[in-house]
Amino acid sequence: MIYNMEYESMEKQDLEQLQIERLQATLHRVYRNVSFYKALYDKEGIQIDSIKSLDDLKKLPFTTKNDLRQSYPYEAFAVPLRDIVRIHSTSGTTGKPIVVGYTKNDLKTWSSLVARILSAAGVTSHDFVQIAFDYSLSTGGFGFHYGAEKIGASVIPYSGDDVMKQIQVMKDYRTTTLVSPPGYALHVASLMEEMGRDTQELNLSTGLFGSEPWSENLRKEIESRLKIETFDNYGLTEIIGPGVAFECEQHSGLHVNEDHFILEIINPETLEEVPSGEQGELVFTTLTKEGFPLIRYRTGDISSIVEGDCACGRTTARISRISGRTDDMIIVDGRNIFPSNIEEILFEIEGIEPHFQIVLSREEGVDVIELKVEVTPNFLPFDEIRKVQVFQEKIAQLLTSQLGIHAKITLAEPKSLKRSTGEKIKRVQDNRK
Ligand code: DLL
Repeated sequence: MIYNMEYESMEKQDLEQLQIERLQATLHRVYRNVSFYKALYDKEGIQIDSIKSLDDLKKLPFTTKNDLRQSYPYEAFAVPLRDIVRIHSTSGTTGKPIVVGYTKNDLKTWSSLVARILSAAGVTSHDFVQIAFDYSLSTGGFGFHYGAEKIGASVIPYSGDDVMKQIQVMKDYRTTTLVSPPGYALHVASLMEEMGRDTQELNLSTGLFGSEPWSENLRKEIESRLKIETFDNYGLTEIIGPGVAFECEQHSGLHVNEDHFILEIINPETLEEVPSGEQGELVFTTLTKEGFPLIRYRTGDISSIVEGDCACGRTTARISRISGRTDDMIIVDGRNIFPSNIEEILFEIEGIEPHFQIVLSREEGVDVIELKVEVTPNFLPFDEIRKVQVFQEKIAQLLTSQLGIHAKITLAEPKSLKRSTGEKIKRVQDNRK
């Protein structure tokens, strides 16, 4: 179902008109209220009144994570703190966290954008929506909570921890919809199977997964093990949280909420726009945010435009699933690889679980990649050295033939690698520095 027919299926021209009007209002807001933007535009001699079309937007400088870090904690807010009613933050795993503030209006906008995600997945007021994202400074839990309430669903605010109890609640409360990171759903399926329980004990029909990259093969695996239909959704704290882009029933890319965010895709090296359909870094400009507006924010996420019209009737631009982040991209043997490329291949191999870790190191000036993969509990030849070697070689060969990389393969005991909880899983350990 389309939650907001008027805005999700606008004529292109009307959408552009709306975007430019909202952009001008946002530019005035940031110039007046955010010292970082005022100083930047003054320094570059930019007159914001000269930005009259979407093409003109390209004259403005980008905003980076680093710019925002320097505004820690509240310097980039565009309203007085008394108008801020909610604060969230990025986790800060790669540096100082970025703190974001929402006004009452921002929260209204946010919940209606999340309502779009849920409606597109067919969730209605008849559903029981169990949220396994943490209710915390990160945006997943609260973001989905208010969106699900908005469409009148019965919300079960579970958070991510204690998967065993989560499964019991899912069964007893007859949960129909699971909202979580994709890896978490896999964890649920594995635990049930280990306990000898049939996933059909659950009433689950739909899964909404996001917050970390996942491959098409992981989708197939979750769908077949939990017998549900799954929907990808994408967002980031700086822009709003979940609610930036989402899949509809066609499963053909993620629709961007373009009435609230202008999308650009650039080459991260040249900073030029990439030709339509080519992969590049997503850049967003917020159009309606009051508390924390951003102009041309470089997300670090890699995706591409899906061309053509979508059969669902929405007219908004679609992006392909996020293949990874620029800073998660590994360059080995001259190839650019994302962890999701490796995940895709591991699913094709019998005898291992799709849990893995990548360890990067440098030996004699050369980058070395080690891939730790977990074997299934019924993997027998652990004590038979020759068979283990053959198995490792098989995995290494697949990686060479399909990705062109040479990796050292280490087998890990069943259940020894970290599982997904309500938070993101970190796949790459970089020991090169
Ligand atoms: O992860 C917001 C969110 C919560 C989105 C729940 C969807 C569902 P952050 O913690 O700021 O916000 O992390 C944002 O996560 O830049 C991407 O690299 C990654 N990411 C988010 N959604 C997806 C997705 C939330 N569907 C960062 N596919 C983003 C791949 C994703 N990566």
